[in-house]
Amino acid sequence: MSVNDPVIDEQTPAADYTIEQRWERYTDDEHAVWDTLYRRQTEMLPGRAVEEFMLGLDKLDLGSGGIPDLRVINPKLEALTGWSVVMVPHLVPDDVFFDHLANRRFPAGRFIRKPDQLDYLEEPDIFHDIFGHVPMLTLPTFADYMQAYGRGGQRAQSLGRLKELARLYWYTVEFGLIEQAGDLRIYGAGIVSSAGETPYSLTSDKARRLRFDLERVMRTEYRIDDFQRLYFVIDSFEQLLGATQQDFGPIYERFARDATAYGIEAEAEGDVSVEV
Ligand code: HBI
Ligand code: FE
Repeated sequence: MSVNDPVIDEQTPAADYTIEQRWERYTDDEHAVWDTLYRRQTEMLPGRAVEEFMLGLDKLDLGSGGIPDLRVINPKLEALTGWSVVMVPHLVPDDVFFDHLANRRFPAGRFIRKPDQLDYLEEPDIFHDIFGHVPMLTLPTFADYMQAYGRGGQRAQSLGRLKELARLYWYTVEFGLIEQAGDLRIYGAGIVSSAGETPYSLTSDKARRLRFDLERVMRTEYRIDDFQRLYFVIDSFEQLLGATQQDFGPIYERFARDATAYGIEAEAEGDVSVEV
């Protein structure tokens, strides 16, 4: 067990759930896990991940060897988009999560998965959170989108529509695809940090790929226990930001009138959504 494991951490978490990274305490074995995962993913991502993601990896120098030190990457990220990464021990409550995002702070798990669990994760670790999420935060449009999502989360919570809003995060930030000039690429953190889902998301005939439609996304259930059966494809990050800057009030009112979610399997028949 690592000294950076949250369960044996003697630190009292702050009100915002943040903890110190204490980078010196990561062991050589833990740095080696990062390096293994980094190498495995960066071998398969060129031509599959969106160019903006690959550029973000380089801008932050995330492949310089070992688990990134926040004291090194935060000044770079802050200079690019005003975002920073903070460390948290586990998943944090929704309101805390949204408050961080609304203030351009990304909460990342501090621990790293064990060498025998490279493909298995109960909770987001530092590899998923930093390798998967942080490169996209170097892109100003995406950085603004994430902040808009955080603000939207605070509002959704007060209106009782968190379930619908969380689907937006799931189908974009975690499992989003984008089509640029006829070329289908990955930008979702849950995909780029997964060796299995990277090729599957783009080519498997077990999955459907639909044009992004905000209301449709919010009506669609998702699965957390297996590769996705459905992906939503955006045209541009501007499209995503624009959709999120609109007032969700009228959409939430429609949800309140019509309580049925589409569900993943049920929606296939009579579906008018555009297949990519
Ligand atoms: N906490 N640390 C952490 N990371 C997340 O991705 C996260 C969270 N708390 C809540 C949460 N995600 C989701 O419920 C929101 O997207 C809705
Ligand atoms: Fe994530």
